[in-house]
This record gives sequence, C-alpha cells and structure tokens, in this order.
Amino acid sequence: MAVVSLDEQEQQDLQDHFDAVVSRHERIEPRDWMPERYRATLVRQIAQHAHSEIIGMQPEGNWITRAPSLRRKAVLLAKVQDEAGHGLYLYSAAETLGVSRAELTEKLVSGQQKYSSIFNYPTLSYADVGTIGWLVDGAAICNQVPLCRTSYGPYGRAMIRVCKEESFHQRQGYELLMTMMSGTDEQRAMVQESVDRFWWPALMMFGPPDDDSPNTAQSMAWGIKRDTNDELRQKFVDMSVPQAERLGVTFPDPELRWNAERGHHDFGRPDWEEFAAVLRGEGPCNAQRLEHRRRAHDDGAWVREAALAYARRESDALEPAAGEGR
Ligand code: BYC
Repeated sequence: MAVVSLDEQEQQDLQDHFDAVVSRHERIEPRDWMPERYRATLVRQIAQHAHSEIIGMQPEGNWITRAPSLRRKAVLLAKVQDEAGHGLYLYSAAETLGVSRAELTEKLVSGQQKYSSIFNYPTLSYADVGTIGWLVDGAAICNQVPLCRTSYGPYGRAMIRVCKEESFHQRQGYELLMTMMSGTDEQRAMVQESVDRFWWPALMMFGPPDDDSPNTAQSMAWGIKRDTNDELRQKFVDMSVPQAERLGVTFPDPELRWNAERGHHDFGRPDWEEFAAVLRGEGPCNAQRLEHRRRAHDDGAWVREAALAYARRESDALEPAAGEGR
C-alpha cells in the first residue's frame, strides 16, 4: 500500500473533522481517520473487555457438571455460551482497528494484556453462580449500557447486543438466589457467604478511583467512556442496595448507608492494595485462569489448522487453472 504523507493543513483538517464528530456524539467508523492514541486506547480497552468475557467463562463453567437440576444446567450452559459469543463480537470489533484475534489472544496468554480483576476470584459454592449473575453481570451492565453510546461505532454496536444478553444473565442470577433464599437455613447462609466474598471485588470491577485512573480523562474527552469509574461505582451501589434488601442479604460494609443530602448511598473504601495485587497477577486464581486458557488454546490448535487448510483448499478451487479464463 502506498504511504501518503499529509501536509500540516490536511492533518489539521482531519483532526478538526474527528473532533467535530466526537463533540456531536456521533460515531467514528473504521475507515475514518482517527488519532493513533485513540486507536491504541480502543484496542487496549476492547481487547481487555474481550479477554474478560472469555476468561469469565471459567469461574461459572466450573459448576456446569454440578448444577443441581437439568433446568439449572441448561440455563448455566446457555449463559456461559453467551459469554463466548460476547468475546467474539468484541474481538471482531477490535479487528476493525487493524489487530487480529490471533494477535490479541497471544497477548492474553503471554500476560501482556489484562482481563477483569473479578475473574481471579474462585467460585467456592453453587451460590456463587447466582452471585456472579446478580452482582458481576449487574456491575457489567452498569458499565456497559453507557458504552452502547461510545464514540467508536463497532464497539457501541457490539455493546447493544451484549447488554441485552447481560440482562438475562443478571435476572437468572437473582432468580437463583431468590430460590435459595426461600430454601433452608444452610442455603440462606450459603448465599450470604457468597455475597460477602463477591461484594468488594464487584466494586473493584469499575477500575481505580478517578484520582488514580490514568485513562479516564482522555477516554471521556474522546467519548470512549461516557461516565467515570467512580460515577458508575456509585450507580451500582445505589442500584444494588434495594435489591439486597428484597433478597434478604446484607453487604459486608459497615459504612454503607443512605445519605439524604447527596441523594446517594455512602460506602466504604475498597481495598485498593488488594486490587493492585490482583492486577500484578497475585490474585487467588490468576495463574490457574491463564494456565487453563493457554491449555485450551493449545488444545484447539488442530481445529484452527484444519479450518485454515479447508479455507485454503476452497479458495484454490476458485482460482482459474493456468491458461484458463474465468
Ligand atoms: N480489572 O485508567 P483506568 C463480564 C486497568 S466481562 C483489570 O481506570 P480505563 C462477564 C485498566 O485497563 C465485562 N484491570 O482504565 C464475563 C488500566 O490498564 P493499563 C468486563 C483493570 O480503561 C463473563 C489501568 O487499570 N467489562 O461482564 O479507563 C462472566 C488503569 O485504569 C480494571 C469490561 O471490560 C479491572 N477491574 O477504565 C460474567 C468493560 N480496572 O492502562 C460477566 C470495558 C482498570 O495499565 N472496560 N483496570 O493497561 C472499561 O469500561 C474500562 O476499561 C474500565 C477501566 C472501566 C474497566
């Protein structure tokens, strides 16, 4: 491809057009000019998001063989399968920015790219399937609904479909917990214990506090993010408290209370040292999650090779033989 160098005026015109599209809250599309840092930021965020969907299949997948009934097994299978689909929509969105899924997968398995901190925590009881649906998918919805209006077209459109499926995920989790809460004392205790373990890690999913978030200001200016990490965290807390009351569980935060003046709940400080450790790879399941993903990738090598060989054979069959016109 010929490389065309732009003069300063042309460069400025492109930048002005990009800024105008972003400020009108319209979409940037793959063939539009975009600043290199905008592209790199999107690749980072979309890749991390895609990896989270794929790694996120593991904690719940752990319970598929032990689901307590055929109905629960069918629901859980469908949910985990949806997460694979979400990963694929997102890798496709990233591909429109010039990076291949193979490249991104390589960066995941070699530890160069991140995935959400939440999936480095174990699922110790069946109630965790319900809690992940309610709180983890609930936090994901809070974060992802505004991303439907993100400035990059393919990412926003992927989010619309993902959010519809996440709503089903959240409801199945809440319904599962409701059923357990109307069961025995042991089942109720199992739900409370699970909520106690997942509450703080769910709050950390929104990322570091705004003061410590190096990317938020620029991502907001570009319209990639529509709300800050702290705004979304607050929204999630406000949304979850009445749901917990209805369910009959409490959150493990003595500072959690309604603040009439602010019109929001006050809440305690998540353990940001623990968050940093999980991001450094020192969470309870980091090594296990990556090892499992690497093994699955290696085990699938023959499928990728077979699919590529088939695609090559099909395209060779379409090539006209030498000397033969089409
Ligand atoms: N975990 O400047 P910041 C799901 C990183 S899956 C790990 O605030 P940003 C589901 C951040 O990447 C849904 N890393 O960053 C699936 C940055 O890294 P660099 C997952 C985190 O990007 C299966 C650094 O910390 N959702 O629902 O402006 C089953 C500084 O942070 C985390 C998404 O991926 C974290 N929690 O904002 C069930 C949503 N937080 O610069 C459910 C899309 C921050 O060092 N992503 N980091 O490389 C986003 O909205 C944004 O990327 C974030 C962070 C709000 C997460």
